[in-house]
Amino acid sequence: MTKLPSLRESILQHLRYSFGKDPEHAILEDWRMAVSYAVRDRITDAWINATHRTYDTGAKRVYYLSMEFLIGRLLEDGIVNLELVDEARAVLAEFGKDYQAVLADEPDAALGNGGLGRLAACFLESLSTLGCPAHGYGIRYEHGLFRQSFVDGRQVEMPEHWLEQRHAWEFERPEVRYRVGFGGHVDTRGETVRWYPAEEVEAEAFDTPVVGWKGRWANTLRLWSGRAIHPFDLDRFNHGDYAGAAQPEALARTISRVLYPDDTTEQGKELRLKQEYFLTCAALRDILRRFNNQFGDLRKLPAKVAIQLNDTHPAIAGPELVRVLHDERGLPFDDALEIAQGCLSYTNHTLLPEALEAWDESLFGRLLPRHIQLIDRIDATHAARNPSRQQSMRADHQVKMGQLSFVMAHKVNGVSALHTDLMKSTVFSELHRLHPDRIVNQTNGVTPRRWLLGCNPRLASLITESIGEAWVDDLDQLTRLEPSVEDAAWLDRYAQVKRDNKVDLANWMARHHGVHVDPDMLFDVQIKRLHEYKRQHLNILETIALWSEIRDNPEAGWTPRLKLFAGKAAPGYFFAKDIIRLINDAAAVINADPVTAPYLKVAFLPNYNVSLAERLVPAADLSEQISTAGKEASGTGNMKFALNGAPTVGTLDGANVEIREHVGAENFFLFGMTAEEVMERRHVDGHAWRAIEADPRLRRALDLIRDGRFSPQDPGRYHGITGNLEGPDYFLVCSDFTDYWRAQREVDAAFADRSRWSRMAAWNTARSGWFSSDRTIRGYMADIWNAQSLIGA
Ligand code: NBG
Repeated sequence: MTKLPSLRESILQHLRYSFGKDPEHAILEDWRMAVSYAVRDRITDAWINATHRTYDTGAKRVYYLSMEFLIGRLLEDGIVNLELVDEARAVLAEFGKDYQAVLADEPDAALGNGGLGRLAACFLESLSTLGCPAHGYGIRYEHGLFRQSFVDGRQVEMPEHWLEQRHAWEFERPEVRYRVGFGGHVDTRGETVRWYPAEEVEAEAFDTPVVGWKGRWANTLRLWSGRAIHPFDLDRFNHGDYAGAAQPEALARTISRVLYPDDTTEQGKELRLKQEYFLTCAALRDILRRFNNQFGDLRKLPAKVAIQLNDTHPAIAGPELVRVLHDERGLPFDDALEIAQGCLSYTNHTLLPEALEAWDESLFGRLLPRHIQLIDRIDATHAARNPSRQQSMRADHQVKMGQLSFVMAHKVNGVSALHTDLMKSTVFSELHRLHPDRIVNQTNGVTPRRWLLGCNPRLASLITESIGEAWVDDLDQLTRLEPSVEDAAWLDRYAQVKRDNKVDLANWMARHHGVHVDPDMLFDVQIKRLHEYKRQHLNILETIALWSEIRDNPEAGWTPRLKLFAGKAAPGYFFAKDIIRLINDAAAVINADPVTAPYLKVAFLPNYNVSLAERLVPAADLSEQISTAGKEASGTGNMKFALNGAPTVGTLDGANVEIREHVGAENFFLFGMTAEEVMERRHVDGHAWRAIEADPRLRRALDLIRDGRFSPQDPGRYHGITGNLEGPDYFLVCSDFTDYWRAQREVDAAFADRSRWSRMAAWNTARSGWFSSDRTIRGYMADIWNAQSLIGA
């Protein structure tokens, strides 16, 4: 291996030889690219070494198949993991460049939607930190999730062009291409079955190395891009049909164009299913090619290959693997099935019925005619082996991807203890009865490198100064802070860190969003996808009620509070978009009120993404995790906040339950019904009305919204929301309101006593070690993948 020059030398070399600039003429983007390449060179060495080690040891490999990898920016991650922060900062300073500005120049790769995609990104980093040989497989969306802005308070969606700026991290692999077919017909001759697709596109690989802590190991994120097999139709061109000549390429590229095509149309549904098969088919070809080169004997597949299905999106991997092994490689069907099950496992991320994929069988059969036959055969085999079985993979003219995933997997996991229990008792109750050992729990986690060391350097330094740096890849060490939490001088420093972070955020909001806030207010933060079950509307109702109360009695000694929101609503989810607008409308009225101004401010920051979360999490005082109990599978934002010293106000839902157990009930503001009570309450006639009758504050807040107090030009604007809350209120916003209000006033009282508050916050940090994604990945390695770490091997 060649010895790399110093970081400074590397940066200057790249500036000159990769980008043709000298420092005098380099623009910000040149610097960002040169620093990225210099860092990437160092990662590449670790990466190639890791690959060699994996081949040499013949180790089992893990493949994480996911339609989303919400990786965000990568430069800071690389710098932090290679411990180059000070050096990089110094080199840039020498040339008059601001380190933060260089980092912020990188586009935020929004190749995901929310927790599921961010979890996949944290997992990749932990897999590398732990030295577990792994690949992530996904799609290289040209446009990730849309860019959000507000016009008159309304969400407006614009395409995200992250690839238009230069992107430093990927290696194009033009030699790694696979054909992916759709449609066509199936030809059966005795035992020989062949699928002849009508349409084919090519998947081309782009690799991004993902480095772990201290650069000890790096794994690969391999993303597929769609291209045409014959990109250009010369014949049509020569006949003057220029648009037609370019059509094959345009069509093929559609497949990797956007994350979440609008699937309210038939074409949108078809495109989404095509994307899922595209990812899965290309990934499996790649996995089998690698396996073949190294091992050959297909019966050894489960010993060498673990394939994790991140939700049902890649569930077609089951029938596809059976198809390749049986139809193409000639293994008996039963053997193919057994081998596939030995490799596959499935993570469920939600119990919401609308999120459990079910494809219309005519669409599915048209696009994947051989797979639907195999699904029926798998289903029949499963039925024959389990005579008491009743649910099928094929019902209501649909193909049920949850059922399919469960049956094809040797392990199925939920993402928090509560969620796993609910999986057993609700959606998968029958399958759980038939296969009682299959469901296991792996409570989610977050990587402490990005979510503490990287995003909160002040707190990270205080911790390292107090207990040494071993916590960075052994987060349980944080419990060693416990004695400090009881030490007043240390607690002052801890409080000062939070205050400094809040000042930074306040300055940034003033500069970029014209929002002016006092950093001594309580920063109360709810940042996550917009969804009724997450109940941003419960939060804004409480805000409005609080505003009214302060107006009634401004001298009552209110705890000053900033309510911060961020999050995107799915473009077709109109109710959620109305909630955004309501929050913005209410913010405009409340922020303009001189009476309440010292005590209450509201802001909705646009275009929530990973980078914005990295800014908000370290500065938060309070973490809002207020979903209807039983609906949030886990949550991972809740973990980031707790780790960074923001106590939770929350329900007993998802991982909140475990967070509360770890940080202590006295450091957590609990409210609301339990999952069981929720299920009962739904059956109580007029539950919303009863709650409204019983609570004049709630009554008044709803009246203000309904009577157009926040939309005077258009008083009926929010009748959809008030009508829903006063009527069905499926997510029990009204029923939980009163207790939420109570919990929030407890928050006020606790925050008013600053030393009490700092202790609560510090306990949250000291007790959050368990929520490291390193712990989660160790769990998957031991309980699901049977995979080993190669660091030190
Ligand atoms: C989300 C859940 C979260 C959970 C993440 C990661 C989907 C479908 N599910 O509660 O809503 O934390 O997955 O497991 O995005």
